[in-house]
Amino acid sequence: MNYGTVLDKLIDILSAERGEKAPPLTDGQKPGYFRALCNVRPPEPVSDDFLQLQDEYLSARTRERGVVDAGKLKYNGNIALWRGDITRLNADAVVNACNCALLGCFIPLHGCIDNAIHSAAGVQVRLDCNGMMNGSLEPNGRVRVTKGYNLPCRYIFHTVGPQVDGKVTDTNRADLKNCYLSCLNKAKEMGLGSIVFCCISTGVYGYPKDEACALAVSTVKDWLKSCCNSLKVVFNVFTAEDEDIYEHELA
Ligand code: AR6
Repeated sequence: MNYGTVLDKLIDILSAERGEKAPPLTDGQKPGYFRALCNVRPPEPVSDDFLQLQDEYLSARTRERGVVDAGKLKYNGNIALWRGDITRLNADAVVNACNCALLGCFIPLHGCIDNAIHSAAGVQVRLDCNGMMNGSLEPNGRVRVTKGYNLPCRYIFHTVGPQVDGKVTDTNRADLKNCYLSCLNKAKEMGLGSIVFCCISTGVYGYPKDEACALAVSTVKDWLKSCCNSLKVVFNVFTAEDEDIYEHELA
C-alpha cells in the first residue's frame, strides 16, 4: 500500500507543530521521517484529525507486519517462546522495557523496544503515560498500564528495569524480579489470559542476558506454580542469541 498522501498530511501536521516545513521527501523516506517526528514529539494534546489519520496509517502498518496470535503459539505448560518483533503479537498484554520518565524513547528511530512499541502504537501512549506520571519518575520494578492503541495487543504494561553498571548487584536482581512479579500480579488482577515479556533490561540497560533469562524464567515458573495456573506467558526474544539462551533455560 502506498501511504504517500496520508504521510504527507501527518508529516505536515507534526512539522507545523514544530514551526518547521518538512523537507522534500521520497516515498521511501516518509515512514522514517514520520516515525522520527513522533519520537521527538512532546506529550502535548493532538487534534482528532491527526489521530484519525495516524490510526488509519498505523493500523494498516500493523496488519502489514503480520499479526501473530499469542494464543496459537506452541506452549509447554503455560509458557511459550517466540522470536520476533513484539509489535506483531496479539496478546492481552505486552511488556515494554521503559526508562523512569515513562514517556517512551525520544531518540529518533532508536532501536530499543520502547521506541518500537510507542512508534507502532501511536502518540496516544505517550499522552497517557504523561497523564499518569505528571512529571514524576517511576521507580524500578513496578508496572503502569496503557491501552495498546494501534498494536494488536489489548494493553501495554510499562515497567522500568534496573540499569547494570559493571557487576550485577542484589538490588539489580530484586528490581528485575519485581518487574516480572508486578506484571504477572497485574495481569492476574485484571483477569487477563496472556502476557508477553520482552527481555527487560538486557539491551541499553546492560543486564547480562543469561543471568536475566535465568531470573525471568524461574520467577515466572514459581509464580505460575504458586499464584495462578491459567495465565499464558510468552517470552519474546528478538535476537538469535537470546533465542538460544531461552531455549537452553526452558529446556
Ligand atoms: N521486539 C521485541 N524485542 C525487542 C524489540 C522489538 N521490536 N526491539 C528491541 N527488543 P532495550 P532495556 C529487545 O534496550 O535494556 C530504552 O531506550 C532487545 O533485543 O529496548 O530495558 C528505554 O527508554 C532486548 O532484548 O531495553 C530505556 O531508556 C530487549 O528488547 C532503555 O532503553 C530490551 O532492550 C531500557 O533498556
